[in-house]
Amino acid sequence: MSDLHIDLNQFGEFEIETLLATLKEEKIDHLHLAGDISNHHYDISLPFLEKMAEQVDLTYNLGNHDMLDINERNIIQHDFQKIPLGKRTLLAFHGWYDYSFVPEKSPEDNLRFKNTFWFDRRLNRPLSDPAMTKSICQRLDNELAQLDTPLVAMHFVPHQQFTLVHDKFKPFNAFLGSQNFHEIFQKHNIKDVVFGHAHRSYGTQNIDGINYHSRPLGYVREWDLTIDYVKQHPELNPSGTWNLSKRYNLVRYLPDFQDYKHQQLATEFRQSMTIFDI
Ligand SMILES: [Mn+2]
Repeated sequence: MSDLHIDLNQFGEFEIETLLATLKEEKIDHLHLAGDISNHHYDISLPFLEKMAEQVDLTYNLGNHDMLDINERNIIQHDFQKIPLGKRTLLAFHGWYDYSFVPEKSPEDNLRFKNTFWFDRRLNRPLSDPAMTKSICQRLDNELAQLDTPLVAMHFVPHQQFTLVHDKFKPFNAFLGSQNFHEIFQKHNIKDVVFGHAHRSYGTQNIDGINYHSRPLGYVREWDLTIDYVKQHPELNPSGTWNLSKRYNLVRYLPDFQDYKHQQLATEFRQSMTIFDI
């Protein structure tokens, strides 16, 4: 799973119990979280991870949101974990971005845009984004050379097919990932890659023989249950807006919506799982 954002999605006891029950129903032995657990690793993510780990074997790599409170040394310590899962190994790494999804803008312009509008302006990484990504790609290439058809989990986006197409959002593609990841996966004949970051569920898509699995949970305003509820109650959305924040704000405090959310939460979680039989 990826992009649980348990702080913004206000995970409490009900959400955690529902997630655990859903994992149990699906007979999950091992849960890997491919980043963006919360904005506050020590205060919010760790207590959650410890509670989950009492019930299920659990690993995770970091997303950009998780990096907010973590220093570089610890970010690196969490990177490139090799996790044995039955007959296969899970290689879990964070990834990063090099602006290659927005080549028409100069690196300076992309950086300026990032420092004005993007969450990651709050992070303090030691290298430029292209240099960071280059170094991660070199390490990825080395690690994959030593592994026999591993499963791969990462946070960032490994192929331009999974970038945003709306003109308004296109500039943000610069900070989603890098096409280089795909080229390295191809070189090493990788069969399965799970990723998140862009809050859009692509399911499983095969590109050049690689199965890319992306089912991020994302923010509650983006969940199917929220979108479906507003769709089922057009009277609550008289202006017919498609703005997800506005739609969510129209219904979030209604007891009927809260009931619906409680009923549908397990389904939402199940749709956000990529399950492997190993
Ligand atoms: Mn992210």
